Amino acid sequence: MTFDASTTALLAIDMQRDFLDPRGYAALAGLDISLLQAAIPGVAKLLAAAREAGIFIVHTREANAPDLSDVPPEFLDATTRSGARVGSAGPLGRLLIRGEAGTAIIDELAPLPHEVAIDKPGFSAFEGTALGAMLQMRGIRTLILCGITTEVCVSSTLRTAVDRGFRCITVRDACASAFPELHAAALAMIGVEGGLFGQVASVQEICALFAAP
Ligand code: C5J
Repeated sequence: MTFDASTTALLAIDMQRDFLDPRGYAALAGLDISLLQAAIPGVAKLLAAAREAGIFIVHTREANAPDLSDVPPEFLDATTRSGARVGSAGPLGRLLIRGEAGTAIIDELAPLPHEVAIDKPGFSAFEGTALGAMLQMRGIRTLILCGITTEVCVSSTLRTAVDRGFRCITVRDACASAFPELHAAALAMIGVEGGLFGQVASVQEICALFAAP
C-alpha cells in the first residue's frame, strides 16, 4: 500500500455525542453505544498519526437544520419509529440538530482549531456539504475513512467517494456499528469484484503508512 501525504485526507465520520454519549440520539434509539464506542481508540490513533504526518483531516457531524427543512420525511418517520425522533428534545439538546450539544464531536476526538469540521444533513458526507469542493481544491485523491456507523454513514460516504473517483481505504478497527454482523458485512462488501469500493486496512497499517518517510 502506498500513499502521498499531500494528496491524502483522513475523514473522521460522525464521532459525535449523539452516537457516543449515553444521553444522545443512538442511546435513546435503543442502540448499544458501547459497540459504537469501540471505534474511539482507533480514531484517536489515526488522528494523532495524521496530525504528525500533516495529513488533511476532515471531521463530520450528522446534523440537520433547526427547522428540519433538510430532513427527508422518511428519516423523520424512521427516527420516530426508533423512539428518538430527529429534532425532538433530549438531555443534550434537540437530537441531531446543528449547534446542539449532542452534535458536538466527543471531547477526546475534538477537532483542533485549524481542522475542518462540517455538518452533514445526510448519510453521505458529500450530500449537501462543501466536502467535494474542499477536497478538489486541495488536489486530494486518496481518502482514509473511519468513524460511525460502518453500515450507514461510513458506507454511504465511501460509495459516493468511489463514484467521484477517489481511491478509498476504510479502516476496519476505527469504524463501528451497533450491529456487529452489519459491520462485518459492510467491510466485506468493499472487496467485491476485485475491490470495487477500495481497500480495507487496520489502524496499525495506516499509522505505519503515515509514519513512513
Ligand atoms: C446513523 C451514522 N446511523 N452516522 N448515522 O444514523 O451512521
